[in-house]
Amino acid sequence: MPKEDSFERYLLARRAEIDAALDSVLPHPPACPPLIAEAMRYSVLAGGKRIRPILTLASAEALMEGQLTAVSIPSDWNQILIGACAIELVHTYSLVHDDLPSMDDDDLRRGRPTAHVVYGEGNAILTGDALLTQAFIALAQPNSTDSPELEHRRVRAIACIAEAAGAGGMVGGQALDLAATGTQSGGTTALRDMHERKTGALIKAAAVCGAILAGGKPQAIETIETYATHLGLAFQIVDDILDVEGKTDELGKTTGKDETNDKSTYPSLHGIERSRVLATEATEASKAALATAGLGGRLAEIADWVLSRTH
Ligand code: GRG
Repeated sequence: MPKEDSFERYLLARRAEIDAALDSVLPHPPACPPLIAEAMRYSVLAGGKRIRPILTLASAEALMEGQLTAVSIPSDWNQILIGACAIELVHTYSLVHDDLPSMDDDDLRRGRPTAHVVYGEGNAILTGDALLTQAFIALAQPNSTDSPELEHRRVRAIACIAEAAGAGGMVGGQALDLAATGTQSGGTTALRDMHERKTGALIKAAAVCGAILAGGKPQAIETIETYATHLGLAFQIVDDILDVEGKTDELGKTTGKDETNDKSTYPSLHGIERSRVLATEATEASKAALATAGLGGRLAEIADWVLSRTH
């Protein structure tokens, strides 16, 4: 875990670390058919921002630096890195499935043709399934040097990620989103519930699983959870604003989809200016949670990055 001075350098270093680890956890033939291996790599190594896995690493680092971890059992950085990869694999699966003709029907993602455009719909479904499964294969991998405590942390991290991805989290949120498409139905409460599940749950799990894998003390894990809950909301409001104001070539995905699909969004319910205020308030709330608990590291800078991002 090297130290980097500027936040930009920090992001570059963590992204490089995550990309190398992702490359190592993705399967190769003959362990799986070449086409699936290729489609998994095509989707994962297409250059996303890596916000979620960086959040995993940064949460673990903040707790380790602040000595808010169980001191008797040192944290295993490689295990934390695998946790970060698991989060990115689940996220990428959700993008591949979200882009399918039966969902959002998108042909551009991360600046490239979507997986179903390149590999066909059936293979894109299977690629998403394989990415989701690979996340848990990677994290469940036994390690001969693991102590029972480290194994216990891994099991807790698996449960945390699975819950965020499942029916009560991302899948449930996507189901609510599908039901609401074309209806402009529901007010702010319904919108917030849908986003908390669809986008917020995995962002929260990214941060919390970093804290768990680092051996965070319960109160510190709770602080990370509060921070990430507000951060997830800020992320989604900014995402809604970017869908209205962003540029397709900068975002690497089609903009204006929410309006085309007649979806309720923060801008459609509150207008752009009020949405900006709400995103800023959520960011401030996330940083306040850190400040109250005396948590440092890069987490506050990550919150500012999420708010100010243009893609
Ligand atoms: C298919 C089960 C299932 C769930 C899909 C999260 C999700 C649910 C769909 C993604 C659709 C979408 C564009 C949601 C808005 C928020 C979001 C997840 C944006 C993409 O995340 P970024 O900006 O993407 O972090 P990169 O490419 O940088 O990783």
